[in-house]
Amino acid sequence: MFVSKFDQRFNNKKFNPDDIPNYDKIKAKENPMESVVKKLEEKGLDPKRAFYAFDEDCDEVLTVEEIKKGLKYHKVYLLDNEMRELVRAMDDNHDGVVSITEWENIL
Ligand SMILES: [Ca+2]
Ligand SMILES: [Ca+2]
Repeated sequence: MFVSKFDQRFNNKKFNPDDIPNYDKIKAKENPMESVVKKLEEKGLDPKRAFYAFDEDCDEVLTVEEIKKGLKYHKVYLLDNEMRELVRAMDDNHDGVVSITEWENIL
């Protein structure tokens, strides 16, 4: 089986992320939520609880606006297109809002 040098390096447990240019960007693209979760954790917030903190009208779904406001409140700033990417990545059933199940799925 053909294994590229990149794959070999990637499968090597001791691989150094610095070896891969833009590794952080590639990773963030795969799961934009990961960096947000990290930022929330850095601020001492439990990402699961953040859902309820963000849910202003308590309808148990988060709109883009609610997530935006919530992140802003915790001084996590995302660009509008990053925000849309994030919601798109979480929104499994494509109804435009994020349910607690969808939120937890990506954590
Ligand atoms: Ca809501
Ligand atoms: Ca949804």
